[in-house]
Amino acid sequence: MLVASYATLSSARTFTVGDGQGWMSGIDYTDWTSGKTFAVGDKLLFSYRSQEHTVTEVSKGDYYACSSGCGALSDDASGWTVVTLTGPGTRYFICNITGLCSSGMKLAVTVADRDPVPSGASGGALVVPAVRATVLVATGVLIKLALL
Ligand SMILES: [Cu+2]
Repeated sequence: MLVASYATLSSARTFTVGDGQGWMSGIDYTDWTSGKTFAVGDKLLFSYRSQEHTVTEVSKGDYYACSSGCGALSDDASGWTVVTLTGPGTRYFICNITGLCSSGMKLAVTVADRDPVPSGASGGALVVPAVRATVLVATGVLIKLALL
């Protein structure tokens, strides 16, 4: 059973941003990301009222400035935006409706590099926390299954 759970979790996952509340103002998305491990191939699903918010991917500088002044990398207001995390690194999303980003509607997601790292102390240090996080998630799933 543990092996089966681990195999499932090893494949790409879809994270619903904000969980049941979705993408809206009044949520601390930094808090939402804490404790989560994002890997290459995972997806972010932004669910919101169409045209009332946007999912606008911006540069790091624009993220902190709450603007799309340097140009949006992508922009969507359809109400259902799926973003695939195609590589390691940090990606930055804001709501581009005036005032909403500065009131907290912004999300930065750091994607871990799941590929094997060349041997060395720093490589090992990177891999171990990822494995530990996976085990913690697997434990949570098993507890949920036990409660059902
Ligand atoms: Cu918004």
